[in-house]
Amino acid sequence: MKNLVIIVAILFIALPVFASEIIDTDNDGLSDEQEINIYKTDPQKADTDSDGYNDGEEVKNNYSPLNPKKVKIKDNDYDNDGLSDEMEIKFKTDLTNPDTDGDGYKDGAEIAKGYNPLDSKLKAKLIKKIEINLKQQKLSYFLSDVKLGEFLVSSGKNNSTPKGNFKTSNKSIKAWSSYGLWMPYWIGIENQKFGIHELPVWPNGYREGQNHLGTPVSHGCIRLGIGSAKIIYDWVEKGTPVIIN
Ligand SMILES: [Ca+2]
Ligand SMILES: [Ca+2]
Ligand SMILES: [Ca+2]
Ligand SMILES: [Ca+2]
Repeated sequence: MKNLVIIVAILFIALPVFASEIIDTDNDGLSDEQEINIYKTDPQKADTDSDGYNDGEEVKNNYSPLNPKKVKIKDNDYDNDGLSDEMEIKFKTDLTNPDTDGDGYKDGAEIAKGYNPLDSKLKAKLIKKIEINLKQQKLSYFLSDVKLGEFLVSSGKNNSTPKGNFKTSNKSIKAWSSYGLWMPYWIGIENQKFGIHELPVWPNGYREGQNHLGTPVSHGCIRLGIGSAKIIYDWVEKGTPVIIN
């Protein structure tokens, strides 16, 4: 009897949720709810952009159901706000509205500056985070747990880069290393003797090679390539968490 009560209770709780998820009026493989709230496609029309492929089929293969050209969701920016449709879906913004929270700043500009595109309060920021995977020799950077990008690094040889949870401290366009070389785009790690920086430059101008990226060769620092170092330098803030594993 007790089991029966539980089963009936589960049915009553689960059914309405289940039912609302499976309504697919145009039978294109996307639920009405997904079409209205996420993909902004027409729930009454299986092929919203009239390119011969159903919305569900396009989404399954990562193509935009809103662009009749053969363009991937990650490369489509339907509302032209500087944030791709794929990123809009990840950040839960409206991919057809360039300013989802109506605060006068476009979604793309808000994400680029670390602001919350779903919160119109001024200075509502999203949490930044850097993760470094020593085994893969990769640095990934995240805004609100959405990965914005990743770069190859060169960490310390002989496991000289410590694992753990750290925070960034000072930044310097060009820092001098006691090993006798320049470290451009230096990002210090709080209370640690290592940091993140661009491939180092010797006093005679010689630059350590790009071919070191992907291989641990430093004395403990995390080296980034030319270009990627500046991106992280400009993006990071004092106190940004750095997780090394
Ligand atoms: Ca549908
Ligand atoms: Ca289509
Ligand atoms: Ca967009
Ligand atoms: Ca906005």
